[in-house]
Amino acid sequence: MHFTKTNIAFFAMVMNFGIIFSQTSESLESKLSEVPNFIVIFIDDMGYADIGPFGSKLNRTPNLDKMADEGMRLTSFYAAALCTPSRASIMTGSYPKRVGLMQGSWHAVLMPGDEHGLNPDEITMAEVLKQEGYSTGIVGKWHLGDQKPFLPTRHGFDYFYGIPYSNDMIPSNTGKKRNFPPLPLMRNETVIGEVVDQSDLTVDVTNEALKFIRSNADRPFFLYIPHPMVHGPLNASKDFRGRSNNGIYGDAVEEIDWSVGQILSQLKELDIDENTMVVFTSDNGPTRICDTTPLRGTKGTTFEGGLRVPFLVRWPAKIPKGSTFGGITSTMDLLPTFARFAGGDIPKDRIFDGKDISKILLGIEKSESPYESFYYYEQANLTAVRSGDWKLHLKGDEGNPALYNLEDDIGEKNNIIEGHPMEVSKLIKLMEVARKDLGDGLRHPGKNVRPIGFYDNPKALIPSANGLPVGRDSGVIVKNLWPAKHYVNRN
Ligand SMILES: [Ca+2]
Repeated sequence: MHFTKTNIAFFAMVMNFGIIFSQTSESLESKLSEVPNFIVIFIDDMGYADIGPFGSKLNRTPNLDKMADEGMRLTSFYAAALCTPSRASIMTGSYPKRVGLMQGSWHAVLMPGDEHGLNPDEITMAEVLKQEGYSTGIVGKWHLGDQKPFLPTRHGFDYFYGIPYSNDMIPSNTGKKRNFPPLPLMRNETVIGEVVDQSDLTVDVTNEALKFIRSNADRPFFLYIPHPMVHGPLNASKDFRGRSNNGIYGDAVEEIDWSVGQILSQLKELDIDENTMVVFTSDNGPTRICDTTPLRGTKGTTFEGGLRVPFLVRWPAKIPKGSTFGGITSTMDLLPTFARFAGGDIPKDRIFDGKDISKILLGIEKSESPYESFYYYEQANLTAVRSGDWKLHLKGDEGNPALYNLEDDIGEKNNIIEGHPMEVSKLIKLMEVARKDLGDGLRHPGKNVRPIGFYDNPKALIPSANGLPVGRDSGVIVKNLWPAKHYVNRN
């Protein structure tokens, strides 16, 4: 059995104040309902149509097919265009640009030994749930900074097992100006080894996830599973390698599906299936080898294929089976929504861009998106905005501004900017709002952005073989262009 909300509130009051306030029967009743567990399975670089419930005919995903039948699909769910920004958005419930992690300090994403990371002053989803009495764990890939103040254990997670950044930042990918150190395998804040053979990454992550679920089955828990796969270099264990109809990519996707099946079975065995919300989605669109049909564009772009990702959610006790919602939703919504379901609230001292979509997930709200506008950033640059079915893309038509109606033209093929001056004018005004608020470009942070974490004199977690630093390969360096909070290396 879970602790109920009442147990937690009671415990907190006794601990904090030593007194118990009398409660009305109504509030007591509402607090007596059990709070759910949350599991977020976050795939790396999986395309919109790479799984059965979103149209794949190539990859076999029976567990995800079943999960969709038993839960809800969100078909206009947006992440961000790349790894680091996407993880910033899901953890903080805010646009990546709001927290300064729309890119790394000198590359499109954070690199080993990067100066930048998620500012410890940010309040993450894990911290919000921890406040409500949840056990919190992350098993997989973090990618929000590898220096100590930026690690998951400093951001509300009780437990971390996995890799601090992407699986392609490895010595064999060392290039002209990059000198990648070995890929660290971490438990909490300790490097416990190097990942050399990646074939068992998905199995390893799955086993650690199952272990976390087993040891927390008697209390509310939040488990974040950001799989290193299906980001290149692609790999699969010997049980899956060579088995799919879609090469190594299909093998890796089918192994992920197996992993989801393991987790759902474990929940049933432990009798916590009914009251556990399981989310399955991807951090950004795919590279070119994957399938975004019918969307245009790939990872890194702000066409739909870059940010719109498959999304499934299953919570047998509450979410209508086999349901679908097509309005705009986002990774940013999970923080406020989970807070609501956990009986908590989000802090009032800062802007959260995400919306509470609890009514959508419960099937109460069936048509209206909570977003008047959704902004598409290509790293630091505002390139597109969507409102309702209309999307204005500043670089849409061979680099020129384009207007698309996503209801009629989900593939962003027909630029109809000429015939719709009213819509264009409205979308331009919405873009102006974002320019002031979030900014546009590295040199123009908006008035409401928050400082990134900056670690002076950072070091790679494992030194490279030749002892040289990772190196820099970009002409654009965020350093000194963005507000930052500095942390000092005391080692
Ligand atoms: Ca990614």
